[in-house]
Amino acid sequence: MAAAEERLQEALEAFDFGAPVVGALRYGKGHVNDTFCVHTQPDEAPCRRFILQRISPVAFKKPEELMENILGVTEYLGHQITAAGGDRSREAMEVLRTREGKAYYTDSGGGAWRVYPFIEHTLCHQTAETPELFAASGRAFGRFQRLLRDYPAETLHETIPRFHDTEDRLTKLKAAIEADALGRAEDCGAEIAFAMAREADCSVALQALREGALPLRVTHNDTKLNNVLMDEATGEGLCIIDLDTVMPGLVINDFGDSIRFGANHCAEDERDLGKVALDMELYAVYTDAFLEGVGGALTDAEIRFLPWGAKLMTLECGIRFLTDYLEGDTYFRTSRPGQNLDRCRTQFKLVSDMETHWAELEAISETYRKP
Ligand code: ADP
Ligand code: GN1
Ligand code: MG
Repeated sequence: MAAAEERLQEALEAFDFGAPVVGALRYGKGHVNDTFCVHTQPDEAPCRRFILQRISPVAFKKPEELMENILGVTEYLGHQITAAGGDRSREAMEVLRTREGKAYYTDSGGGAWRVYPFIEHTLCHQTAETPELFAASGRAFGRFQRLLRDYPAETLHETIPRFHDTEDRLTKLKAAIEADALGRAEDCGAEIAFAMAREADCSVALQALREGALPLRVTHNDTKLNNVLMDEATGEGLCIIDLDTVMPGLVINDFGDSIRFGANHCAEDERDLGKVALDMELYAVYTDAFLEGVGGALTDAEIRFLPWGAKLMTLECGIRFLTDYLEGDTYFRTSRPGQNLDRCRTQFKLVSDMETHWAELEAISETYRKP
């Protein structure tokens, strides 16, 4: 598919922004979609911004179904937030329709584009600079889980099949090693061995699900710190964004993916592994805040399995980065050679740290278990 820039003008013309567009620039640090910030200039009023995204054609094969999910979830969240006395326009995403009244625009090359109003006076962080910030994100993701508790899960499409099926992710890694399309497997013998040694781990949460020990809930499935907008004024988590993967899933995965990304002080692609370490204080702070946000409705087993959520999301993400490296970096956006392998290495370092501190992680779940 053509670079997003080649179809940008066409996409801009498909939406009525309510004022002339003065420019659109690449925006944000997402790894998957092509995101632009659109600046518009109404007459004698401040500039208004929008987020315009081309939905990744590599990740998402059925944009129609994906947008159906997003319309359903954003509308539902809007009602819940209004009912709770909140500000719907800032606390929930809103889809701007195309000039033809559709939820997204299909460009002449088949790319799918959608627009959200930009939620102003918010901050989007790439690292948890303070425990307070990380706690605020945990409350927000926990609250998101609580607000969607009664959402009709059966109406949601599976936007990426087997998204957090860690067993399947390992199978795909094995296939990539076998194919070794670019001859890169020799660069990553240690990483391949690390993943293979944890084959049994890949089944732990899925087995608990199959046995009925862990329930399916409506979950976000991509709970990175940069997928929550923080209110500039209060420092609290204001709006959960990046709703492409809202699907039935395990709550421990939503917990775990936040830990994976946020409970350390390094970028995901840090090359100096000596700097990469699980921060136990951040882990504890997030556990406390997430359980507070969820509002006490997790089962005993879910609370016990929280450390597994952290370990499996981190292991799985490392496996995915490694697979993408072996396959030629076709899924996660990269800006330099070897970046996906570096990303894999940070994830595996964090997994090792979790294994070292396993008993403490389990104790933290018990400490912050809510009555
Ligand atoms: P990706 O799936 O590629 O991660 P996201 O939907 O997370 O794409 O968007 C990328 C970035 O764009 C976010 O991390 C955030 O900085 C910004 N962003 C997305 N939606 C909004 C919004 N409605 N208001 C303000 N910023 C937004
Ligand atoms: C992607 O889209 P973004 O950048 O928020 C990916 C996540 C990974 C993450 C790793 C749809 O998240 O699953 O955990 O990168 N999203 C998708 O940073 O694959
Ligand atoms: Mg994102």
